[in-house]
Amino acid sequence: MEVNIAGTLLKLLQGDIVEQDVEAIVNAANTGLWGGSGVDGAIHRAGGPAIAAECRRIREEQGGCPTGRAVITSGGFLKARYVIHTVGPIWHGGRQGEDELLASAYRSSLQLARERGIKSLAFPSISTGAYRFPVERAAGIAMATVKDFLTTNPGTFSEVRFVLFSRPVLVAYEQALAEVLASG
Ligand code: AR6
Repeated sequence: MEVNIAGTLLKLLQGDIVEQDVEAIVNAANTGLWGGSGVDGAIHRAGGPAIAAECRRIREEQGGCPTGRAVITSGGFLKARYVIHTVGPIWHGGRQGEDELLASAYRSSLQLARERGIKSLAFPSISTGAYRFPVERAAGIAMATVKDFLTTNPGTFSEVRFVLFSRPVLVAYEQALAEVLASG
């Protein structure tokens, strides 16, 4: 699925984020930037040791990355020149600020990309794996947050891509995008 929002192509597709030919890919990291399973493991494996070395420096200098914020490293061996590491919330039932923290993770990543002059970036479905955020709810927050950012920052990006690992997750994001567009 592809739509144009205020001059940015917003694309939803099924695939592997490490293979994307965009300027920056976003990692679903943890607050210590330690690497891990899921997207994080795949990015570190494909990108090589340079990414972990830069994560270590960020950890030493600023203690890692708080939930809802984002930091940036180079992409090592990846096609993408940069990796933006953001930390989504762990799902604890929905009454501990999870929705706002997830929106903040998307917004912080987009803001950091804009500050660096990055024109194209790819997101995974943050928090919906090991962190257990319900996928339909996460998809709604992701689509609403990205749509708001693109509308209020026209022309900042040429393309924002969501790379979803499985068909059911892609369908959840497609439905969420359709709803967000229908609501104006
Ligand atoms: N490309 C795209 N999506 C992927 C890929 C891939 N290569 N691999 C997995 N996914 P998760 P989280 C999907 O667990 O929930 C790590 O250990 C996956 O199917 O990667 O934010 C970190 O270090 C799911 O839909 O991220 C943290 O400790 C989505 O990506 C913690 O997990 C997110 O799943 C972060 O958990």
